Amino acid sequence: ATQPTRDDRFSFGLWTVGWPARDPFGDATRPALDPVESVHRLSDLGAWGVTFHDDDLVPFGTGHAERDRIIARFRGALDQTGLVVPMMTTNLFTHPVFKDGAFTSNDRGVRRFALRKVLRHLDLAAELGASTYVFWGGREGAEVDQAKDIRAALDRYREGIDLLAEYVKEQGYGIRFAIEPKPNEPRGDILLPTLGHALAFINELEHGDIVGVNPEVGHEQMAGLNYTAGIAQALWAGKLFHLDLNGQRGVKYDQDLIFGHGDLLNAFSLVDLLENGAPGGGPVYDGPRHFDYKPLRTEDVDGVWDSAAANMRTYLLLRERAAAFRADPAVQAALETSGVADLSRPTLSPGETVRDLLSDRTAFEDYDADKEAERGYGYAKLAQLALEHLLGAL
Ligand code: 3MF
Ligand code: MG
Ligand code: MG
Ligand code: MG
Repeated sequence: ATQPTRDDRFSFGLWTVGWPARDPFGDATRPALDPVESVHRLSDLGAWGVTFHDDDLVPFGTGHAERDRIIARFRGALDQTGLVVPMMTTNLFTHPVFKDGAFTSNDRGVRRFALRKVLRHLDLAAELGASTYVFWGGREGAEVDQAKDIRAALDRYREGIDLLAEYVKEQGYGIRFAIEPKPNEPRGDILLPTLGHALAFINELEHGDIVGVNPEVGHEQMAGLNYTAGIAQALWAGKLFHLDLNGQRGVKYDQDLIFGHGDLLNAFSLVDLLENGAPGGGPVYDGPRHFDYKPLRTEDVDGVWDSAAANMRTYLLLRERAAAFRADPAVQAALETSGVADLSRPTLSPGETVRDLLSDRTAFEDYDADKEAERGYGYAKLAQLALEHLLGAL
């Protein structure tokens, strides 16, 4: 089953396959793609959904009548193919007006303009049936420590997200928000740089009940973090509303490689977690498998569609191998030796109190720490089993 089907719920941003490969040092190497063509090509490849920023579909500054015409034509492609729009988002980073941020620009007029830009696209999101609206604040940040009052910026960020969430509730749109953290690029430092910062921010919101996260593989890895572990915490918090799958090789610029074409071992543990849940149980991820990658700048248009297919095939290959890994009796034995399931057992027994713990001599006075420390956890064996399943050797 490495042929993608709609049931796999793979989705792609229009800006991914549609990226003309302009970078800070060089011009575009490919023509811009017509979003309608992208919808058809993605559908032919077996994708299920397409996502987009307002400006990906309707160029910034387009008049009302032309905007309506573009949207109608796009809807036609959706109807023809059956592709859905599970997520939408706003471009609050390309236009020069956002150079100091959108919700957190020092310029109040920019902040108000940004909110209006989101509100307009949110109405369209409701019309198109999107259930998630992503906020990636790429320009919310600074290069100069003295230039941004971080405390005030977080107040304005909260004001903006709460206002928009309140609007969604009032309108009865049923849309949930997902904040996408990133440590840097394009700003020197971006607010809400990691998944953990975003979760802490959400806890401060008035309408945090409809706000979760949209973590991207590369963004967490740019900060040197373990993506699978972060995703596990987001699931634990009940906040994994959406995700951006791609590949990244270490702490450097945002590479947006094909999923799996970076830290493959981490991609394997990720798919295992998303599909099968934590080894000790717990929720699986049931949202879209969304790719936010960039076809290499070296590729022509054929290479673009090869790379789109590669994302899905890699995911499905990893899914197959993760299922085999979980089913393997040798893996189950290794997990047993490692005590992985034991961690799901509460440290105190039902009804046991701190007083009971204090009077339990076996827990401390008679506990032979030196002897217990002799235990091996067998993680090397477990790691090798994972690697061999990943390689298809088992
Ligand atoms: C940038 C990104 C963004 C976000 C998008 C929201 C342009 O590094 O990852 O892509 O994913 O704005 O979905
Ligand atoms: Mg990226
Ligand atoms: Mg990105
Ligand atoms: Mg992203």
